Amino acid sequence: MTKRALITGVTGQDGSYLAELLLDEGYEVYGMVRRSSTERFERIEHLRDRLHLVHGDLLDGSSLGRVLEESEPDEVYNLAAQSFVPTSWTEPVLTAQFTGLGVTRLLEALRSTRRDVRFYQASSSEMFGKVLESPQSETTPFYPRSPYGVAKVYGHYITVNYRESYDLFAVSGILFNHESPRRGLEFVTRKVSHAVASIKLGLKDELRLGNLDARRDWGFAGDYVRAMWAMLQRDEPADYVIATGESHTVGECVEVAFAHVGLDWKQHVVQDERFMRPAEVDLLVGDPSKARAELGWEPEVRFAELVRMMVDADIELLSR
Ligand code: NAP
Ligand code: F7E
Repeated sequence: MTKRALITGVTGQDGSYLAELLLDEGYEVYGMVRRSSTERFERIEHLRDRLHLVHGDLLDGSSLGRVLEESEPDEVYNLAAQSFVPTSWTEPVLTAQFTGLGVTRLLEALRSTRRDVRFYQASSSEMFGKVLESPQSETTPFYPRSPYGVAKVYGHYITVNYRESYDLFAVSGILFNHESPRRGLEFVTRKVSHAVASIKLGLKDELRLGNLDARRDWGFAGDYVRAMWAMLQRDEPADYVIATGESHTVGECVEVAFAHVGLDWKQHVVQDERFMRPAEVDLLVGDPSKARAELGWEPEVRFAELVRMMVDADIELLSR
């Protein structure tokens, strides 16, 4: 029988890659979208006639119940969130509502409608924040450093709690930063790749950035959605860290991107206080051993290849 999946956040970076993967696996895919005065479905435009779009919002529990009744999913992937860390300082309450309480609303809707659904929660390496050990694994304690990180810790533990309280098949993937040509323009990798492409094409000359020393474990979103799916195919629910195990600075990302088009980054990059954060996550590096052993998951795209892929895609985009 054809399996059905519901993806919240289907219009986001991960939602679009996951929808592609599930459609390829033969699923009937439902995507939850929220009302907006203008539709912004660029990332799923190529999938529109193969997807069922249903209206709902994480802020409205009744809409979630309706979406579940309409889609009758076997698997639910909760990817919707306010996901930009700096916005979580300027809109901390809204971030808590979307990214934290939204998870409870969805779990409650699930619990009261269907109990045999498998549930995936998009947890984040931002929960490790001011890291208490390196590399970070499933047993590393959390120390979030932003309202976003705090909200994700809540979403993580409410998922664990519903699993343990109600015997739900509910799992959290603790995903480290993952990027792609579909990444939002405000995140640092895409900001860099888009600026490098613009500079190369003579459309601008300067790139203003914040902390160049922050280290992240960056992988490719297309690889990471395979891990989400694999987690829901296990016999028993469990949480997994998904990462490459390699860490690089923002400065290295800048260097690789500019070098790829034959430019010297020092001629173009300006440090700007406005992009510094009130509290920084200095270093993240994940240990994906459990995912490797139990899910057979491996990242295929590595750091430098990822950065070059994004620069090439932005050059193509801006040349059109
Ligand atoms: P993204 O591109 O920012 O997408 C977020 C999605 O959430 C969008 O589809 C957005 O819809 C939707 N959304 C936001 N608020 C909503 C609400 N109130 N009701 C319904 N939908 C709402 O994020 P992403 O990079 O794909 O990340 C997917 C998930 O993984 C997020 O939960 C993120 O926090 C988490 N995560 C991401 C990373 C990463 O490196 N990418 C790492 C760890 C965890 P609109 O299009 O309408 O705005
Ligand atoms: O920042 C530094 C910044 O915004 C990465 C989200 O998907 O991954 C993402 O969160 C680093 C930080 O991602 C600029 O200070 C320097 O140290 O690309 P980012 P993030 O905050 O790590 C996690 C795993 C998630 O879960 C989140 O949803 O880059 N940085 N200069 C800058 N960052 C930005 N955005 N802009 C700058 O100009």
